[in-house]
Amino acid sequence: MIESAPDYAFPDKWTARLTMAHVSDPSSHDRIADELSSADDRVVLSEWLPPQSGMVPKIRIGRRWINVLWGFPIAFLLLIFAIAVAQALREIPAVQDFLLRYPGAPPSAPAVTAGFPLWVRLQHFLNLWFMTFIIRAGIQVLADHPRLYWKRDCTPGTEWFRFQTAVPAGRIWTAKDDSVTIPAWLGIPGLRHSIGLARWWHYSFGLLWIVNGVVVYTLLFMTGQWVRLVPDTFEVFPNALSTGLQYLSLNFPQDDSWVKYNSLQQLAYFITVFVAAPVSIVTGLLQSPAISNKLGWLGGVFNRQWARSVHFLAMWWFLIFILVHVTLVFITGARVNLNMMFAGVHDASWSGFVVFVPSMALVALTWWLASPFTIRYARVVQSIGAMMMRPFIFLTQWWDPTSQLTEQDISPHFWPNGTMPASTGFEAQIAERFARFVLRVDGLVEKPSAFSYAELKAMPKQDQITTHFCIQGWSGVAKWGGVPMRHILELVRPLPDARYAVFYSFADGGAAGRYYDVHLIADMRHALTILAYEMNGAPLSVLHGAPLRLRCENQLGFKMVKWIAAIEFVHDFADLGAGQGGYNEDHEFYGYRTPI
Ligand SMILES: Nc1nc2c(c(=O)[nH]1)N[C@H]1C(S)=C(S)[C@@H](COP(=O)(O)O)O[C@H]1N2
Ligand SMILES: [Mo]
Repeated sequence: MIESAPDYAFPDKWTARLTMAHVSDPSSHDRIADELSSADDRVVLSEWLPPQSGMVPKIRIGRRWINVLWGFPIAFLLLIFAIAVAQALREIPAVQDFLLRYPGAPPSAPAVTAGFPLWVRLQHFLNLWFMTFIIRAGIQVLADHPRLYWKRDCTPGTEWFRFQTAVPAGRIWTAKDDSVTIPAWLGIPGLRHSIGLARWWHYSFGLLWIVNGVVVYTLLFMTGQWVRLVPDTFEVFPNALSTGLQYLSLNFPQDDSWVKYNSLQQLAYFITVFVAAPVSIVTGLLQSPAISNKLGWLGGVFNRQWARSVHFLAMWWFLIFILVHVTLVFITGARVNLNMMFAGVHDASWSGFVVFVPSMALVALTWWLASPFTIRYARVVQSIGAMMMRPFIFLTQWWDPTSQLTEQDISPHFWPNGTMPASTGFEAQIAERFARFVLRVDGLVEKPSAFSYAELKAMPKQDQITTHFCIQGWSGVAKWGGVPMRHILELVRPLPDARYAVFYSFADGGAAGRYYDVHLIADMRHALTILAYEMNGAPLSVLHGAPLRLRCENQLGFKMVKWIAAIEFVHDFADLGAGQGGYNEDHEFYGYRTPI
């Protein structure tokens, strides 16, 4: 299923360039454009980060890390114990009175006579189908930074959950080093550091799921079906307790789902539809730099790591809900229950099964195909995902970020990331502290220029304290000092035809060819876009991008090219590299506009 690598030899980028699908004409560009590499439209495993397995997830309690597998025997013992307690309780006369008084649903709760119309059954199926992709792709995203924190700085050791070892001391450990492989049946597509592709699945099916949800909310309230889900009296609570006790004692309450749910069902469905779903959407959006930055101090309280952790816990609500829900569907009368939700009839026929079996076959088939399809047709996944996300990306970028933080917010740890420059020329530049470094700024500008490091430092300087949002999931706050891009723009004066700024690095990307990235010119005029040469009040280290690294605060971290060698203004970027607007866009199938 997974194709082996083509036989041209990486890292020989010259032969690679000739044999690959896209052959660009870099002759009219900055000379570094010659060193960009094209990329295949599928995932080429030999160029991908080698697999690295994670660990069984652990949760930190105080200083101890507890293996989550303990959860299984503990949950089993608790369940046995709870059943015994529930059965004992039912012997007590007062409890029996309570059960008589609150049999399972408030008598006032209205009944729905319409049963389960087609739209309910359809949205129920679509919901479960979409969620298989959303949850799998979400787990894949998490595997790119397999740690969860509550505070936005992501300092190693402060995480509360991880499926990776402690961060090794005494060596540089980048966020990419930290990413782990997961099985292809679990994640999409399972490969290590495949977040670019997983995000397209997560977002495009997330979008479909939200559209489905909007339809559900609308129809629920238009048709009166909402009374099934929304409690209308506080009596749901004693009734839910009563139902819980009846289920636990294995003496199930009378089932009346066709016309109304029992209180425990009602509360569980209510929380799922009206709490867990909106919480998931909001905490998803809060992880975006463009959105988080716009929220001011709220973006600090509900910071990205808090949002990631809550997003993860909301997934657990869904997973546990699905487990309990499906178990009860099957043990409380599978045939009747499936008839209701898959055939819309209330009888003991086999009509529900007739719809259920092919529906599940479709889920299983698409489950099985998702990962190999993604690896084989990675560029297709990227294009469809980008097309679906375009209107939302437009919205967030139009929503201009301004948030800045204070010195107290600066993170004690700032994860490094990326592939360091490796040429001997660059080593020499480090040795002489970039004394002879010259930044070329050319392309579609009135005044092509070359600025020395001394000249750049003599230009107006701007300091800003901002949060860095890496696509992989970590974040960190630092103070950056450097030249505003808008000042550079005033000096070189881009021509009306110039739509994008291309940043070329001294460093290669992970597999083949130079690292580069493309930005909208509007983002270059933004008040917080700078070429940084200082970090936290000290000269920028080579690790973090010396001599210059870009800060463009409404974008994810990978857009902020480190070790900048040249900037070129262009009208189009289709003839650069593989034409996707950057190294990660070409090789890792990211989107070239990523404010989310
Ligand atoms: N030249 C170059 N720039 C790069 C990268 C890279 O690999 N090469 N990685 C990017 C990514 S993915 C991130 S998150 C940030 C990390 O910046 P930091 O190392 O200062 O944390 O740099 C970005 N700039
Ligand atoms: Mo990143």
